[in-house]
Amino acid sequence: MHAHPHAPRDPLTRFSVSMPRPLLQKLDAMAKARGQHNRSQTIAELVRGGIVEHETATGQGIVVGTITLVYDHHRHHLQEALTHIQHDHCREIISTLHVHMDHHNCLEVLVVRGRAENLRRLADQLLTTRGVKHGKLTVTTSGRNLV
Ligand code: NI
Repeated sequence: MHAHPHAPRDPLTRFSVSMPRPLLQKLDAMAKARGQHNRSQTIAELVRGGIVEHETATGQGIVVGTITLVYDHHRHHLQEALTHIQHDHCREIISTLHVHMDHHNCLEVLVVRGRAENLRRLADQLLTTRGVKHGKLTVTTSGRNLV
């Protein structure tokens, strides 16, 4: 069962925010591009994102996420190196997806679960392996504590 991320009857508090005008213009442009017409909703969404990031980066709890990697499988020993790192973290890696994107490039997505600092360390090891072209760790939460 999924908890609704924000209960409709949560009371709203009005407060005023100051920011540089160009930043506000960019915020409005982004909201428009996303189809959001309510500035308060847009700001609340950004605040939630920041809080998730902060809590997952600093908390001691177990978090879930994904690590995305793009690399050239022709590069000598790269695939073995990445596999070796992953086997060292087999308890944190729940599932992996490998897609052969074109003749050279592979996309790998790892679904991970564990303490945030361990996931960060695993991601750093993978992303700094020579030959990895791009990659990203995305950490999320169950949503239970979000308002
Ligand atoms: Ni491949």
